[in-house]
Amino acid sequence: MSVAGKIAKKPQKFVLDSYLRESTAAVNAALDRFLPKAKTKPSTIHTAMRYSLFAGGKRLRPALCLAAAEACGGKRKEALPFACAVECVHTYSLVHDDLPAMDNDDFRRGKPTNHKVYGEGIAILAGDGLLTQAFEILVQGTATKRYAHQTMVLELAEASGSLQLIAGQVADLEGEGKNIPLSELQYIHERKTSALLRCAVRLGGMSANCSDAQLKALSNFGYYVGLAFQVIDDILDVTQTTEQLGKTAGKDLTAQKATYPAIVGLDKSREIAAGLTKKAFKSLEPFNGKAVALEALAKYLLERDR
Ligand code: GRG
Repeated sequence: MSVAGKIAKKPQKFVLDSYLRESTAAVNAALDRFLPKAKTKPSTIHTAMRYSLFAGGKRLRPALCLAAAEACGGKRKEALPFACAVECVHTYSLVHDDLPAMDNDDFRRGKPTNHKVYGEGIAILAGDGLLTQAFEILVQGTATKRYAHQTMVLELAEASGSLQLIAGQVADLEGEGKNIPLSELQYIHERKTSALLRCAVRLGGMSANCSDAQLKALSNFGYYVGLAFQVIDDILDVTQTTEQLGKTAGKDLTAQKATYPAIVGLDKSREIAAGLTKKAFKSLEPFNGKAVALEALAKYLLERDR
């Protein structure tokens, strides 16, 4: 074999840092294009929407969406609107979650929360604006042979709706100060966190016209990675500082929230997160080692410190 042939065959080493840097830059640029400019009337709402959207989130859901598309042989450009739509829903949920009537938090993504800067009324509207914007962006994505716009809209609507994201938040609010069993905690995590991560990877797959088997694999992957993500989030809440997290640390304890560390302790929680990540990895078997970015992201989500 010629030297050129050998070089061409050498597997490329996957570097997650540069992958996340590039995907974040692409997502930020696309979000900037999709959203009304801050000066667009009424400028208060557009400024407030942009304030939380560009406050420095880790952009993990968009990265998962793009990585899922790539695992199915799709192009990043096609997946971008779907990645941005999911990030808008996620950011809306954070803005509303931080409100005094919900988690009442002053600090998010390393900055004062939306209502602290713009007041409660505008913060509620900024959240509403982001949620609505998400669907406007989603339908600007291209439908594929197997997945019509209707299917894609339904995917995001179900994940964000009263049976999933909102259901998780309701159960979370109602569980405060109560001794809830692990099964109820898992119900909360499945909806409050896992549903949107699962939706991100499914939409990525759909943008790439993935097969039924690939969609099933991505669903399982998203489900387990989403559960692991929340267990780690609960661990970080008690082990990291506010500065490290960019949001108020120790909040779960103050609000008497049920968490894995509170119910089973830190060591067992870490074991559970690792077990869930292992299941996420196993879900990727149908990709025969071609879902490198998804594998690297799952590992990163387990080992993250913020
Ligand atoms: C309908 C009024 C109304 C409110 C809904 C659904 C909802 C409010 C809130 C969702 C609850 C929530 C915040 C779930 C937790 C998910 C989670 C761990 C978020 C943090 O995600 P990261 O770490 O955040 O990816 P960044 O800031 O990096 O994007």
